Amino acid sequence: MSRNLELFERGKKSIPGGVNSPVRAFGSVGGNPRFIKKALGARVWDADDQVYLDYVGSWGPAILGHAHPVVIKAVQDAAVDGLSFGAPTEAEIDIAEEICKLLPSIQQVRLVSSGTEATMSAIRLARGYTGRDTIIKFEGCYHGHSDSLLVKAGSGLLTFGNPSSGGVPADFSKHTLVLEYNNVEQLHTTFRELGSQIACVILEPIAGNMNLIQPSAEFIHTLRQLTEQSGTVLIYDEVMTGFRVGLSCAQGLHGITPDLTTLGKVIGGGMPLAAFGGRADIMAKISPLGDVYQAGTLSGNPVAVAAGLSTLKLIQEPGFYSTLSQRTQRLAQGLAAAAKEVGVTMCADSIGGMFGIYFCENIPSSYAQVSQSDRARFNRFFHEMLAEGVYLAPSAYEAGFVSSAHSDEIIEQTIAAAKRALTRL
Ligand code: KE4
Repeated sequence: MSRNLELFERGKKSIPGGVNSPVRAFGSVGGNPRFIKKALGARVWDADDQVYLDYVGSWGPAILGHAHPVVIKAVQDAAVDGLSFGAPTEAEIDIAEEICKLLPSIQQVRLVSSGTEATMSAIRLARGYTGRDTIIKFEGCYHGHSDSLLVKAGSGLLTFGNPSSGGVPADFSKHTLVLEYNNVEQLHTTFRELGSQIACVILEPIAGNMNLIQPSAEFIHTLRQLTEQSGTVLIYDEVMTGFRVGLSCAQGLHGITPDLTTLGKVIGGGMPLAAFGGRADIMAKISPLGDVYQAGTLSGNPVAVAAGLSTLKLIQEPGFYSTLSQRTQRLAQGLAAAAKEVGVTMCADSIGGMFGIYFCENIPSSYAQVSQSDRARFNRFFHEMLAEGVYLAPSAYEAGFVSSAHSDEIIEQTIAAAKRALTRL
């Protein structure tokens, strides 16, 4: 029996579904998950010693490739001085200053341990700052698993959401409006009717949790204008896009100054580190300064900060993002060209170091559109790529990630593997 399968069967006895995060169970694509035992650069090795070119990258953090020697050394050096103190450290100030330097919209920042904590705290802060209860999210965007955000669209245009998960009381979701990504008209209608009641809008400024979906400039700028006019806090959830799409993040690409930003993934370099930050007058409401409570035993953990800070230094090297973006774009274009050559309906898109693959005619711009793509065909493609030694995200609704360890040669190998896989669909 495959060691992967053996571990999966064993794991299910003590861990629900055998995994500690649902998407890892391969439920969306079928088959059995690969238990990864080692990762280095652009590659991962599974329990059966199979090697794969990795385009999950821990869902975004591994932007330097896995086990970058500088990051590993920073972690080792921090660890020998102790793992956690529950007290302030100089390193937390160092990384806070680095984040504020890189993102001018962030005047003050609070470190936490996960993206979920970051978005949950940012929403509570926006509610505390505005004294309002209603929040807006967009269908297809994922911001972690706090109750207010596990909400699906209500039936009518301005009806409040319904829980999208068991265990979330309807009362919790009744303050959450779910709108359609890229729907400018709906923004105008909603803010005309409810603008003065809305505490915050939280969005993925470039969506990556319904596959890669890019916003229109009109959508982004209308949202900033309407939130400004109504005193609504605009939260850019850059947990995924932060330092993934560029050194100035999505807000820099958009030329937008959000009121609050959430970060994660890349800023932790693979360790549990995330953050929320923004306007000083809003951040002044967070405890111990203000009455909005937020806390965490391992917040600003020195080992995680060491991984994050060393990562943030390395991504500032000249040409880092131009090379990463060019290679990611080459991958997306190469995949689309391969599909065209073999006569499979598939398109692809990319921005910075993230890409999307869609089994449909045109690049989608909303959840409804991406939901029309051929998921069954993606699933077959996913497994054929595994057979070719390429590990894609195990879901048709996830973005893919390239690292600086993905050389031009690796990109070309991947395109060639995809062409072989596509002929077998
Ligand atoms: P975490 O709590 O998983 O650290 O972050 C939640 C989160 C918040 N905001 C955005 C934009 C995110 O993409 C995420 C988490 N992303 C998923 C990937 N689709 C994490 C993978 C998983 O759930 O296992």
